[in-house]
Amino acid sequence: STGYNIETVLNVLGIGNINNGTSTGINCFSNGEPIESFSPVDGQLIARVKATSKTDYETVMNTATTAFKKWRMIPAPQRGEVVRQFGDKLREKKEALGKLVSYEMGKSYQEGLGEVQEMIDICDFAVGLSRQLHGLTMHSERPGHRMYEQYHPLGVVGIISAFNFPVAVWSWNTALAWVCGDVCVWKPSEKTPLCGIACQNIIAEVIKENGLPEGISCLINGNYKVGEFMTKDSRIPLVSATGSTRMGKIVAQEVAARLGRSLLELGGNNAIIITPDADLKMTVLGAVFGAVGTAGQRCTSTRRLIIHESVYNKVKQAIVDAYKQLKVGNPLDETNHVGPLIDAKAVDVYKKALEEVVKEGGNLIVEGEILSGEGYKSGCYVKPAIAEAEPYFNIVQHETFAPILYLLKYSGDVENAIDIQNNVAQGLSSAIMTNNLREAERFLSHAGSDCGIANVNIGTSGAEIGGAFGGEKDTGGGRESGSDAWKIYMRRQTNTINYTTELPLAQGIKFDL
Ligand code: UN1
Repeated sequence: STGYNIETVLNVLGIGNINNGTSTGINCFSNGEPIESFSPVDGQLIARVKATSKTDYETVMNTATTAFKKWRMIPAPQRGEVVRQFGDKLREKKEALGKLVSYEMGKSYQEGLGEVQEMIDICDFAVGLSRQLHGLTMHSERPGHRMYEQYHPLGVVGIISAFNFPVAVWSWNTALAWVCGDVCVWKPSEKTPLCGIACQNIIAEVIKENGLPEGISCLINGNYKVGEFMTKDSRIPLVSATGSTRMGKIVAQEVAARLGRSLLELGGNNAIIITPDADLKMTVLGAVFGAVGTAGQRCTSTRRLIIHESVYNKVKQAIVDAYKQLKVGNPLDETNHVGPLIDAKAVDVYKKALEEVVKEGGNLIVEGEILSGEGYKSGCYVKPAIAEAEPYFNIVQHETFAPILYLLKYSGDVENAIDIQNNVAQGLSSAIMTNNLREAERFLSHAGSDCGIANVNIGTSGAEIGGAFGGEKDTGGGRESGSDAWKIYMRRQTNTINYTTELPLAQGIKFDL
C-alpha cells in the first residue's frame, strides 16, 4: 500500500482547487504563465501553478519592503516567538508536508519526514538565537570612549532553492533571516512549486494569527527568469541560492555587479575515503545510503569511494552485495529504498553519464537501467549503478545528480587518498572511514580535506542543522543553517561613543583650531 491520498494531503496543506487544475496559495501574487507540477512517482499532473510576472513581482516587493519597516521594529525574541509558532505548525503538519515532498519530489516518505524535521529543528535553533545575535565589545584607544558592534537587520532577503530539498533549504534561510529582522522572498524550484505553496500557506497562517504584515514571507514562482528579477534587484541586499554550480556562477555575477551579497550552496562531488582500518559494516551502510538515498539527488550524495587497495576487493564485494538488496519503487511505499529521479531530463543525464564512464574506460560492476512496466509508469525510475573508474575521468570530475557511484583505488599512505579526494572542482562534503587516529586527524587537518564538511566514520550526506552547512571552491563558499551562519543575514555596525568633553582623535592625530 502506498498509504496516501494526495487530495487529503493537499487539503491539509491548504492547496485547494486542484480539480480545476489551478492553485495559487495564500499571499502568492502570481498571474503569469501556468507551471505544471507532475509527480515523478506516478507521472500524474498534480496541479497547475501560475508563474510570477514582472508586475506581480513589483507587488511582492512593495509588500515585502513595507513589511520590513514593521518587522525590524519588533524585538528579536518576539520575532523568535513567531518562528516558534511556525515550528509548532510544522509539527502538526509534518505528515502531510512530508508526503507532499515525497509525492512531488520523489524522495522516500522517511526522507520527506526527515526534511520537515530539519525545518522544525532550524526553527528551534532560530528561537534560541533570537535572544542572542550578539556582537563584541572592544576597548577604545581613546580615554572616555566606548566601542562595540551590533548586528542590524539587512532588509529583503531573496531565496532561490532547488527541487531536491524543496522545503528544508528555504527554512534554513528564512527561519534565521526572520529572527534577524529580515523579510524573505522565496522562489522555489519550478519543479516543486506545490511544496513552496504549502510552506507559504503554513507561515501565512502564523503571520495572520499574530496580526503581522503578510509581506514577512513572500513567494514567487517560475524559472530562472523569475530568479533574475531578484538577482538584478538592488532592493535585495542578499540573495541566497542553492542549486548547480552553473546557476551559482550566474547568480554570483549578477548580484556582485550591483555589489550585493550572495550566499551560494552549489554542487558537490563528495567522496568517502575507506582506509585499511575501516569498519566494514559502517562503511557499507554509510556509502550505500550516501549514494542511493534521495536517488543520488542530494548535493551531499556520495559520488566517489576512494578505497585502499588492500581492502578494495572486500569493500567492493560488500557494496555490490548490498546493492542487490535495494528495492526501487514508489517512495511512499516504505518497503522501497530508492524512489524516482525528478524528471525525464534527469533520467537522460543519468543515461549519458553511464555511457560516458564506459567510453572513458570505466567498468560497470552494477549496471544501470531505466525501469519500465508496472509501478514505473512515470519513466523516472532508474537502477542505482556502480562503476570502477579513474579519478581523472571527465565524468568522475563532474557532479551527476543520479545514483551513480564511482569506485576509485588508492595505494600507500592516506595522503594519496586525500589528494584524490581534493582533486576535483567541488568542495562540499567528505568523509573518512577509519579507526586509525593518525589517519583521521590528518584528514581533518589543514593539509586534509578541503571541503566545508569533513566527517569521520559517518557518510557524506545527512548533516545536522546545528553546524554551518556549505562548501568551498565550486560549491560557492556560502554557509547556511547553524553555528554563526546567521551573520550573513545581518549588517554589522561598529559604534564608538565619547562620554567626555574632549575630542581626542584616533591614531593620536593633532588637529588644533
Ligand atoms: C542539499 O542536498 O541541498 O546533509 C542539502 C544533507 C542534508 C541537506 C542536503 N541535511 O544531506
